[in-house]
Amino acid sequence: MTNNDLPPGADEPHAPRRADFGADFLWGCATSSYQIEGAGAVDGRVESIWDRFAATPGSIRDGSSGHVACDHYHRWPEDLDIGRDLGLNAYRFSIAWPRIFDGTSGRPNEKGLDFYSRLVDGMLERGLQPWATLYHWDLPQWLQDRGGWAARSTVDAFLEFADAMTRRLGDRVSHWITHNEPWCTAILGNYEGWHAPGLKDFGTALQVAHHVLLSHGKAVPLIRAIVPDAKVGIALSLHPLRSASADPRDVAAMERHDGMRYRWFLDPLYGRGYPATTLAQVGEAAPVVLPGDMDAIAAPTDFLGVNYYFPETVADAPGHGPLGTRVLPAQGETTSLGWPVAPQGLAELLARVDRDYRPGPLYVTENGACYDDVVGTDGAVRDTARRRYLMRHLAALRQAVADGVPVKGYFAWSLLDNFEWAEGYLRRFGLVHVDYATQQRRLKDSAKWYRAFLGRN
Ligand code: IFM
Repeated sequence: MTNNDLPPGADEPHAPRRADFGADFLWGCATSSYQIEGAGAVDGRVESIWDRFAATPGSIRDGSSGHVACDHYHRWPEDLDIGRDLGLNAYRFSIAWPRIFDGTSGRPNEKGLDFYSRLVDGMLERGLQPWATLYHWDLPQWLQDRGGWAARSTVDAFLEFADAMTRRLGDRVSHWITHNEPWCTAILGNYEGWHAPGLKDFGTALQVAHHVLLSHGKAVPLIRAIVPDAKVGIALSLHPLRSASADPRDVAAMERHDGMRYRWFLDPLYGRGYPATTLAQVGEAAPVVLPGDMDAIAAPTDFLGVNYYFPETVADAPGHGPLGTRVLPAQGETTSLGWPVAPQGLAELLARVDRDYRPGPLYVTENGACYDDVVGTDGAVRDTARRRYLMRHLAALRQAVADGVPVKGYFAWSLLDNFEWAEGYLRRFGLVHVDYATQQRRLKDSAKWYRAFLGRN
């Protein structure tokens, strides 16, 4: 191979190499059901909160929805072929609850179960270890109509869903993630209101967070009882924090923000209950907690998933939000969503989580970047910035591994361009470009770099 044949970026100095991570390291891509599947009304799937939210004028920037998305429901063999050809050894997907329970019969929908069963078989045939996420935000609307996650009964409904899925897939799927990013479920969906179901009430958001955590904790032993050799965890969206200045007011604001963004979720998961200072700060918005809940939430897990995108800089902002804090707009290099590019933050975050909680094996369950990709006249997508983003984050990950942080795998977000929630299809995170008019998939340069990194030229 001459230098000219090298995939873009492969010859850059200090580029990480797969061998730096050890033979057992998992290399994957992540996706989620509502963002890629489409087939919104196929095979008995019922309405989700995102279908309802997307149909509300003004909620999605381009007025779109996930009704067709990447049509992965029908094109999954092609998508899994791409994953195999990139050289992945793991694939993280989520299960659409509205395909499984329609709120009428109480029995799981065979067609929905069959879809995921075929999908899992397809992964195994291609050498991809399946990592199933039970909840990545697409709650059935019929459950929202009964109170959504703010209602304790949704915890029981989740356990039925977990039971049905693990019984069907547990002979082939060992790795289970109960929830993706509970902070987003709770705060973006029920306090900030720019995610489904679009509510704006802080007390509701904290009750939602409590029930999501409780459903996680109760699902852990259930999954273990059904799945031989189950490995169960949860994926949190976490940010390293910086104070806007050395002013003690900003430093205190950063601490308050940390209490809600990081400790509110991690402390209970690791047996410490809700952080007392934050509990005092939220006052009457604190959730109703029944005896035994905190013990249930602290069920021991097998791994922690960390979704890392960027650090947050926090300033004191009296009267702003429930805690009087504000996250400042990014300075310096950003992605096209305005998110800071800060690879070192990944190593810093993983080290902090490991030091603070000793959660055991860590997996980066999401990491990626949004850029305004263009398909060239030659069909190439030269996403140099994403390729560099990926390479630099893997270099930071290499440092974390070298420092002894027990990180065991990495899932790039995302395999495909997809429905980016309130941003619709305006934002592209994929390593693989999707032309939504034709559903044509094209490897971007970043995918080619990942493939070369994984040794699949
Ligand atoms: O697309 C989302 C994903 O669903 C959850 N984590 C962040 C990604 C990028 O915003």
